[in-house]
Amino acid sequence: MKTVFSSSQLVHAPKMEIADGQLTEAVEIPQRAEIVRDEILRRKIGPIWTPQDFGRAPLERVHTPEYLTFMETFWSRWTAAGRDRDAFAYVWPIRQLRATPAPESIDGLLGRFSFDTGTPLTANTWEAATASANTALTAARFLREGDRAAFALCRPPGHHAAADYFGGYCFLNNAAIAAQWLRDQGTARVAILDIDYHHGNGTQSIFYERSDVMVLNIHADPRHDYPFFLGHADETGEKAGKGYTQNWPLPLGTDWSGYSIAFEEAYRWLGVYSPDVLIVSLGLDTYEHDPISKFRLVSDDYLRIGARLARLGKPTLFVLEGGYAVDALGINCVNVLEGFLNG
Ligand code: SP5
Ligand code: ZN
Repeated sequence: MKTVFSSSQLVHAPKMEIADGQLTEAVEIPQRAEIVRDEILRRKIGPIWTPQDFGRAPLERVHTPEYLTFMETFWSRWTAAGRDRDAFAYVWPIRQLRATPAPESIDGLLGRFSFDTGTPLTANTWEAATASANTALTAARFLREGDRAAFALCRPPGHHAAADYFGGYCFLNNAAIAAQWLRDQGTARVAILDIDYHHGNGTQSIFYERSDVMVLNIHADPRHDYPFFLGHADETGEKAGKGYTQNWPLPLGTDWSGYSIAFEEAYRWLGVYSPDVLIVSLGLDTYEHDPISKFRLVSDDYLRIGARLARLGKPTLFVLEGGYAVDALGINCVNVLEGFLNG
């Protein structure tokens, strides 16, 4: 199985996030990608390719032009305003406040295009985010060219980013961009199975009214964990997309015995939908020792997940999302890939 990765993805290196009433150490750090890359090589999963540059067009198929221009120009505007620290928003246009007309102030724009305080913009965020999206696109191209599976070693992750906002350590929705690109290349039906611990609110929102991209999410119940405001079981899509979104919110503390029941249900939905391509939004923060999450999967469970996905028999694109137990992240991630290859 080919992996795609670029060292440009390492240049986004946030130091802090805001949580627990303080600045806390960032957990979505470059070492995450390095440890996965090293484990891919150590266990000889396959060659690592450098992404090609797909330009802005495939990004605009998912994100709004205003959002992309904001992201692209942010750091020069931020420094022009005399700032040099990583940037956080401090006011958001929720409910009766107006998102449009968009503010002209850089602080207003930060709030307009974001939804949390975990996700600072840094000097090199745009470079890393576009490299990460190109990694997903390049891996998708390998599937179009006939590969049975590919691994997009995306970092920063993508599934919390929506059409016009960033958050959850995500800036460009790598899985959604790959899914839309595959559709535009003639792939008729794509399914996204999101197994990150956190609900993939961005991906769900992007495809919520569509039946050509099914979105299935297994995650911590949003009543108890981030992102709190999406991912309930009654969210099943709207309009043409009615029934093409499904959610399995699970209790904190869920281990394989509970997880595998939801997984098998999602798996049956995939079988019925029978996509031409399966995209797996692969978060490894369901791991028992993840520092910010509260599920209890063990390393061997990831081998089972990979093997089960192989049995679906569909061309499969793995896109890395979360996972913050850095020491185990390589092992857990590559366990999914190896389970798939041996399944
Ligand atoms: C891609 C992904 O997994 N994003 C997850 C974003 C979660 N951000 C909120 C985390 C809040 C953690 N609170 C505990 C802080 C530990 N001091
Ligand atoms: Zn996550």
